[in-house]
Amino acid sequence: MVEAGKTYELTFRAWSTVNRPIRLEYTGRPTPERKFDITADSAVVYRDQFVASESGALKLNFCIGNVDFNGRTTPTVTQTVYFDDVVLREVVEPAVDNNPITDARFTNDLSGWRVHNQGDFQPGAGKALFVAENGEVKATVIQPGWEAWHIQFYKDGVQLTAGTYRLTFDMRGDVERPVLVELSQNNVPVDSKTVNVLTTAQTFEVLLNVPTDGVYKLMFGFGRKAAAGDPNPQTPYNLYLDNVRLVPAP
Ligand SMILES: [Ca+2]
Repeated sequence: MVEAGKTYELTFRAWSTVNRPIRLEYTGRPTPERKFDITADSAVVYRDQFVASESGALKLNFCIGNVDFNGRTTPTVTQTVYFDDVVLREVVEPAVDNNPITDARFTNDLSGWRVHNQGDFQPGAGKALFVAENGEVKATVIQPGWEAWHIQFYKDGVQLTAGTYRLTFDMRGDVERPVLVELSQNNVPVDSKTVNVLTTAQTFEVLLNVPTDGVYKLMFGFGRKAAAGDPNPQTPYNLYLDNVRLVPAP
């Protein structure tokens, strides 16, 4: 059963003897279907988040007939498709949350966050399109640029006291590539880390040091650091981000 207005997250594992798209049909979801590309990798957990548009029993239908997903089609060869660990859970926001990163679940939109594309100011520099889709941030990189900061998804006005913080977030990509996370104050970086985003979803955890009490900017840098030898996948490609959380490290 789902209840109108509440947020739910569906997770499942799926794999197939051939790479192919599948389609999930839902009842009670504003957009009543969602497509996924599945591969032979049985470890991949697929995830969808939605706000139920009506109350009632949720009917979930895994459609594995011929599926067309952005031009990717279902191979005609005989194939075996597997599903496992299908879980639907309600996403409950804690009444009191000590996460200073507000609006970090992206259930409906990207409010509270800002974007900087250096490519809007400098020819050929980094540029990406950001949307909230299926309860997460989808960044479509059009031009990777040559510095991580060329493409910024950030929140400013983050009030922090001095100390060490643990930043956690979920990311995956259509391609593998490094992503920068940086804390800065008045445009001066105070700490940063680089994580290597894979095509499978992962929860990343990095420690960031806040030197003094103050107001900070938390930035995800989706540009490509050319001088560091970052890989250069063919554009456009998507990077997905969700569940950003910053808490004092014990
Ligand atoms: Ca979310």
